[in-house]
Formats: sequence, C-alpha cells, structure tokens
Amino acid sequence: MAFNTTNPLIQVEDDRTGLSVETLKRALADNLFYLQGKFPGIATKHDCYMALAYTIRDRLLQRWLNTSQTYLNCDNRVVVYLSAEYLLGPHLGNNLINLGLWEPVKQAVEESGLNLEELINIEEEPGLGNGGLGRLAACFMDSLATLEIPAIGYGIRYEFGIFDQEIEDGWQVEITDKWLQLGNPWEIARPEAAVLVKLGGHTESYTDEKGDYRVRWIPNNLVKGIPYDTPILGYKVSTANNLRLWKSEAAESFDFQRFNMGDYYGAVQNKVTSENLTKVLYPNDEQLQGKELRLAQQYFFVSCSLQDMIRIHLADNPSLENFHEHFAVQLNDTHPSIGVAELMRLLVDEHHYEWGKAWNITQATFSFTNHTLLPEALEKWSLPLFSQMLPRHLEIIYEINQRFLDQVRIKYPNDGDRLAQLSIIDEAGEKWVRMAYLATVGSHAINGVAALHSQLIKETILKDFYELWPEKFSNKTNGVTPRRWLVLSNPRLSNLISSRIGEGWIKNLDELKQLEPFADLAGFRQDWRQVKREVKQDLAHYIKAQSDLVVNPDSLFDVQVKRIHEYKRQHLNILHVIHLYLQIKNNPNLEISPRTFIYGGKAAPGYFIAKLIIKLINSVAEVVNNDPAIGDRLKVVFLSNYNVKFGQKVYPAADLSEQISTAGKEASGTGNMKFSMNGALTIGTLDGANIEIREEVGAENFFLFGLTTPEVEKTLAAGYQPWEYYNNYPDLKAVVDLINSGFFSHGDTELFRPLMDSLFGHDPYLVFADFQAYVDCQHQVGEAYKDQENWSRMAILNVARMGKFSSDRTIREYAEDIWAIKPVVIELEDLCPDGQ
Ligand code: B1H
Repeated sequence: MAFNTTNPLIQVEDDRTGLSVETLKRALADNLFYLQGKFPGIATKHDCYMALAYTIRDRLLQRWLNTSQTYLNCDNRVVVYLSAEYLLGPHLGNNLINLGLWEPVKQAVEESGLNLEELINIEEEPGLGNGGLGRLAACFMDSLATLEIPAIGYGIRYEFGIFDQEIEDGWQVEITDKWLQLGNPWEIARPEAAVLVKLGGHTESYTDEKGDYRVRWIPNNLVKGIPYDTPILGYKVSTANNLRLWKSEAAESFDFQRFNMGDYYGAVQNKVTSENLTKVLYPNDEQLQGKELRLAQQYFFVSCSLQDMIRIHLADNPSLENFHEHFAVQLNDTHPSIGVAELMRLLVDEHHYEWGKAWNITQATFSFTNHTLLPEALEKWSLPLFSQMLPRHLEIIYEINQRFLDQVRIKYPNDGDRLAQLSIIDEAGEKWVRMAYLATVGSHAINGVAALHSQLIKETILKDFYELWPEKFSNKTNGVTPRRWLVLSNPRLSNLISSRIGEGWIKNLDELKQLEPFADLAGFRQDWRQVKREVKQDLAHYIKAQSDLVVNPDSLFDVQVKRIHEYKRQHLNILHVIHLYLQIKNNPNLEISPRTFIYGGKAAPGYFIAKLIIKLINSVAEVVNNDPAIGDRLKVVFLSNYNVKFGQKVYPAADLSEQISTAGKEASGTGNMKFSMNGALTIGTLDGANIEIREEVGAENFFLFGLTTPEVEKTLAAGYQPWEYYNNYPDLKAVVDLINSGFFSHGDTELFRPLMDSLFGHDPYLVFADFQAYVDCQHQVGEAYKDQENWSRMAILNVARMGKFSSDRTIREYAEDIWAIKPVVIELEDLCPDGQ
C-alpha cells in the first residue's frame, strides 16, 4: 500500500483528532472495540480507562511528532535531563488539563454511561522514583514543556517501580509494583532505535592506521537498550517533549554456542541477567547500597542516552565538535554522573577526539545538581567493583583526576592535604570513586536546591571545589508544577481562585498575588472555608474507606506525608501526639482544637528504625482512636502507600503542613510547597526551602520552631546529651516513660527499645532537643485554629504569596543561568510529518 507522502496530514475532523463531544464518544467506543477487543457490555472499568487513554493519546500525537520534528529541523539547543528517577504520577487527568479537554471529555464519558473521575482513578501510576528527587524531575518536565523549551528526559523504564506499601499489624509490608501488568497506553516502544551497551571485560592498547596510540575496551557482556517514549505535554501549548526511558534486553536472546553444546540453562542465563538490569527501582531513598546492579543500571541508561544524543547530533552535524552547543545535559544528582567518563570514552575511544578537545566538550555539556548533604547518601563506588564492571571508565577517571590534580598543584603548591581532599579517588583506606567529585570536575555549573542548601554545599561537601571555582556554583530553589498540584488536584480551590483573578496564574503563578486583597473580605474567606470543608470531607471519605476510621472534617487536619526518615522526624510528630493524649487524660475537660493527625510515607525496606517509627505511629493510633475519654478530640491515621495519586488527595485537605526536619538536613523539600499552595499553614524548622517559604508568606503566617543550623552544629559539637532534656523537661519525660512502659505495645517494654535507644544514645537529629519548642509551637497552632477568620486570612495569604515556588520559575532560572537556552514555539498546523 502506498501512502500519500505529499500531504499525509489528516485534514478532516476524524475519530482520532476530533474534539467535539460526539466524535469523542465515537472514538471511545471505537477504541474499546478495536484496541481492547471488547463490547461495552463485557468491558471492565480498566478496558474503559484504556479506551479513553488511547482516545486522548490520539489527540496529542500530532503535537508530539511536530515537536520532535521541529527540534530536528532547526538548530536550537536541547536540554537533556538525565535522571535515574521520574515520579510522574498518572497521565490521564494531567493530559486532559494540559490539552484543555477536560469538559468535552467529561461530557463524552458521561454520555457513554461512564464516570470520568472513576476512570482517572483506575490508572496505575508510574512510580519510577523514591520521593522528592524523582518528583522534581517530573515537575521539571512539565515546566520545560509549558515554557516551550526543547527538552528530552532520559531515564530507566523500571519494570517494577517503588513498592506498594501495605500495613499489617502496624508494620510496613512491601508488595511488588506491577504497574505494567495491564499495559501502558502512554508509551510507544522504539525498538528500531535500540543501542548496545558494553559491560565488564578488559581494555587493551593498540596503534591505529594513522599510527596513533589508542585504547579499546573488550567487554565480556553486551546488553541492548530499547527506548520507550512517553509524551510530556505543556499546558495549553503545542509542545509535547519526549521522555525516553530505557529497558534492557539481552543483545542475543540465546547464546547459540552454549546452546549447541547442550548448556540450555547457561544460554538463557545471559538473557535473564541482561533483563534484570532494569527490573526494579532501588527503594533506598538517601541511603547508599553500593550494589553492583545499581552501578550497572546507572551506566546502562547513561550510555544508552549519550549514544542516542550522538546519533541525533550526527544526523545533522558533520562532527561532534559542537555537541555541547546542541545539548545541555543536567545531571540529576550523582546517579547519572558516570556520564562524564562515558562521554569522554565515546569522544576519545570511539570518535578519536584528542583528550583536551574532548574534555572541553564534556565540561561544556554537563551541569550538576546536588540534592543532599547526608553522608550516607553520597555515592561512592569501590574501586574493585568499578574496575570489574567499567574497566575503561576507571582508566579515564584516573586520567581526569591526574590532569585535574596537576592544575590544583599549580595553584596550591606543596599542599598534599588539599590534593587528597580534592581527589576523585578516595585513597584514605579502602579505595573509592567519589561520584560527586567526578560530577563537579566534569561540569561547568553546580547547584543546590534551596538557598540554605546551596550555601552549605559551598561550606561543607564541596568546600575545596568552591575555593577553586567559585563561579561554577549557584542556587536554584526547587519548585512544583501548579498544573498537577493545584489545577488537577484541587479543582474546587482552583475554580474559586480563577473566579476572582482569572486563569492567568496557572501559567504565571506570581499572579496569585492578586488574591491578597481578598484575604480581607469576609465573604471570600467564607467561600474559602467552604471549599476547604468540602475537600476535607472527600479525604474523610477516603480515610473511612481505607482504614475504617471516622474522622471529623471540622477538626484540624495536621498532615505529615513524605518518606519515613529519622532526619524528617516523624517520631517528633508522634511524640507530640502522645503529649496531647496525656494532657487530655490528665485533664479530661481540656478544651483543645480537635485534631486529626494524618501520616503517610514509605520506609526503605532495610531501614529498621524507619519501620519501627511506622509501627509506633500505628500503635499510638490504636490506643488514641479507641480511648473513649478522648472522643472526637484526637484521631491518628497512618494511610498506607503514599504516592503521587494519594498526594493529590491529601495536600488540598491539609490545614497544617509538618516540615519539621532537623535544620540543615532537608536539602529543599517540595511537599512543603504543595501544601502551602493549597492553603495549609506550615509548622516548620529553618531548613531547606521552609526558610524561603517563610520569607515569602511572612513570618506572621508561618509557625516556626526549633534549633537553627548553626545551633544544631554547636549542640552536636558540644556533645549532645539527650538525657539532660529528658530530665529537665517533664512533658518529654512523661511521653517517653509512657512509651517505655509498654502502654502502646500491649505491655511489651522491648518493642520500641531500639528507637528509644537511638534517641537517648546517638541521635544526630536532636529530637529531644527540639521537643519542647515543637510542643509550644503546636500549642500556638491549636490556639490560632480557634480563630477561623484569622486562620483563613493566613491561609489565603500563603496561597497568594506562593508565586516563587512554581517549577516554571525554577526552570527559567536554569534556562537563563546554566543552559543558555531559548523557547522554540511549536506550530500545530503548518508542519508536514516529513518536515517539509
Ligand atoms: C533527595 C535524594 C536521593 N536528595 C539517593 N537526595 C537516592 C538520594 O535512590 N537513591 O540512591 C534517592 C534520592 N533525594 C531529595 O531531593 C531531598 O531530600 C529533598 O530535600 C529535595 O527537595 C529533593 C529534590 O531536590
């Protein structure tokens, strides 16, 4: 069959492009029949979801193809985001918002006898990330597309994303996340663009035909990378950027030589090993595991991506000389930092560039974002492991290091200590490759993710590098996309806002400022409270359905949702709950603002103390929720399986946002922004982006407590004595004694001992030191909540002053200061698919 290549564009409104309600209905029925192979009568809800997803995908394909075609045709720069994690959340609702199709699709779905919200809820979210770092990558992709910035996101298509969490007897249980089981309508595999990745083996030198000395890598394993593409739409623009995730496969499905010799198992083994590479996401948020498979994952996706970029570049350019003018590559933490050595290898070994030239291209290409200062999260790989898997890269890193240290020697002669401190190879004891150092040396720009964090990078982990190259360092405070985190997740509040100030804020969040005068209008505050009440009622229904607990939507919803980690101090929060419980027990008529404490978050499967904190929260919940003396005044609920989908329900319903990390430990936080954007007030420490949120919303609209970063350092340096706090603060003592008495553990005095031992013995997070300040501050919160008019006023001002925390602002800063990139407008109509 011959296609009409002169004008293959579909010109008439047909079932794949039409936007009228009638056409949408027809398309839905058509997809159900032809793609799902079902009559409506026997279709499951999931079939209907799939049919709808394909209906929407059809309507974004033109944008998607036009976008990549436009980027290929004009010589613009392209941002490449390299990230081991993308915590995208469900696509359907978001795509409807960004396409501006919510209303007609809702009508079409309803007239087809279905319910749009129900179908949206069916989507399994791609949980391809652990927490904030992965979610930031997703928000950035949304903003890049919305700002019409040419961008590609590269990552890993994990077959199993972050595990599903269930709670059994108060303990976390992990379940495999089989998100691909029923099919993924949002991705398209591109096996024709597969690449090969080498692993293991050894290197050897040779002299090429021109007489030049060269090195080649003889691997002992070859893995194939298959790209799977997902469109990332901008909000009400024609841009649809590409997210390209790599799946590993065996380069040859059978090792025929082995098979012929009768070793069927050995032959299949290679296939299994290769496919294992992208099998599962490591679930250890900010806790290094140092596993071989993890290094292989990192190298695999980075090599696939760089090879793909080189192919794209050489399609339109005679050489790689100007590679860095074509691509600005952002390293999302050190997870993709092997890219520095890989690009050098590709340029020097495979494309025969001279070292100096290759290095200039490499440094001009990469920039690096650091996301944490926690020592246990800083990536380092043992030398033996590295040389076994990536022998050539280790040689290249040695060469990079030697040349770098030669420069340092010139600047600081006779300073051996400094050389050891700056060396990419840690040689103090067992030898390691320090990945943050490799990323820093190989990049032209390095940034942190909030003002305090960027400052601390310069003072601590990269201090010596900052002295060397102060001009490379900057801050880029994180942000979140208001499309997913307000328009999609909180339509009631979004509509209320738009009814007063129009819809401009969705693309220009600073326009929320126009809400400020409304804070003084009693009628508006009334409407505001009405919205909050309805949203809280929704969450109350959800809580009832999940945990069979009835909570009062008029109580203060006090929420902490995030990964469970000692530095985030969920245990400080639960100590406060116990304190309130004791207060009521000791004074049965105590009048306090009724509160519902809501927790959610996953613990890394091997992180015992984090799991014990979950158990403690659930144990306290069991006692408090069932004590008739408490009545409606306190309820505690741990909602299982916190993820993007659940986040969308919980942020809008919160009155109080718990951001209580030990000062200096939370690099930025982004949940803090999502809460404030939805009108919650924050109780928080001077940590990460909390500081900037408080600056923006005003100190009088923020509940601040706790030690500052210098005070934390001082307290630790002076030899922190938790016992002193225990002995000096009776409220703390009462709470701790109650736990230790077995009151929350059916008399078992041992259950929570490991947690208590850590709080008393070696707690770098200073829970006891901040306890009293936290309790006092929470008291102020409770009092403030009694004045609903003023509370609403503060909440409105929080929202009105959130403009800074749009990821659009963050991306604009990266675009201007680091990537030097300009938007490229995509035309929907003019372009033919063959680019003519
Ligand atoms: C953040 C991580 C992280 N920082 C290692 N570092 C991981 C480190 O699987 N791993 O090995 C996974 C994640 N995640 C978070 O990044 C910070 O803690 C937040 O404060 C910050 O808001 C977020 C985005 O910048």
